[in-house]
Amino acid sequence: QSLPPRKIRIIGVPLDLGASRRGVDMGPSAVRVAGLEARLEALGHNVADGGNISVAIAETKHVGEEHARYLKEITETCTRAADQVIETLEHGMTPVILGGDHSVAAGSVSGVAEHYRRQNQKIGLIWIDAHSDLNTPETSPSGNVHGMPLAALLGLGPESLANICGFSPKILPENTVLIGVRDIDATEKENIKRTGLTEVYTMRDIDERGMRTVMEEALRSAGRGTAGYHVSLDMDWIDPEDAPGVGTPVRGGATYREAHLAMEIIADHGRMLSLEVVEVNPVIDEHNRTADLAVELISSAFGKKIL
Ligand code: EXY
Ligand code: MN
Ligand code: MN
Ligand code: MN
Repeated sequence: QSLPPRKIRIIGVPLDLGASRRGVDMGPSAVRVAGLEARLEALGHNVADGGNISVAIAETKHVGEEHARYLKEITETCTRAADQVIETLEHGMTPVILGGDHSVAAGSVSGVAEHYRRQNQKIGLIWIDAHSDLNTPETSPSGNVHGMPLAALLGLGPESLANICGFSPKILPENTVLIGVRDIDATEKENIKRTGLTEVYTMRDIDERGMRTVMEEALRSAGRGTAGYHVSLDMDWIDPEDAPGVGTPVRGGATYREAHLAMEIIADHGRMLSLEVVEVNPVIDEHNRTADLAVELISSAFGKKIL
């Protein structure tokens, strides 16, 4: 509709090694079952499903270091995800990555950044999440790597994730925006200062200033001097009333309409380079509602309009 037709490739990453609650490895399947490909094709896009990236099964592996559980296996998966994303972009297609837990972003965003780096361009990052995912193995209260990918992308660590594609940081703080955060560890607050991130829009900002104002400001920062931006959507951003099927629900999230409006504004601007949707957990979902909502939001981000 509003967006010119795109070639889209779906990349599934059934990764749940980064979270302690199991089940997000079934996320890609749940989102496919909810009709993602057909819904995007109905909007006029050309969609090809690239299948899933292979991921180690937790039961066959050792947990590794308690401060960053399964870091080795997660790094391997993220490296494969980065390669797939690069290949997709080289073919002129827009990657849509389906998680899996949020640690996959350390790979997908690295791939986008590497592709544009080869053209001497920077990218921006829109991180939409209840959490800030800015822990390192040294600061993490849980040892769960899905609380660390943004720290890796900004160059704080963990080192093996930060160095995917052989360079770090992947994005600059001035082009990184956080939207909808409401559960930030004390150590993460220090990391926000350390990295020099200023574009942190909390749920209070959305309450007080409205989704429209927040998104316009955020997209301006992410887009300034960049080729465009990657959108990383953690479904736990949305209020658990509307998105019950997530591993780490936090009260007080975005409403159904606020979430759609954010995606609609992203579509209007036309500068999204790639999109990922993570943390859908079918094991605790209600009749696939959260996966259905993920498909709706992806459709809005790709130009679906009410009228
Ligand atoms: N900050 C907490 C931790 O690091 O363990 C919780 C992280 C939850 C991360 C979810 C995916 O966004
Ligand atoms: Mn197709
Ligand atoms: Mn997250
Ligand atoms: Mn989260």
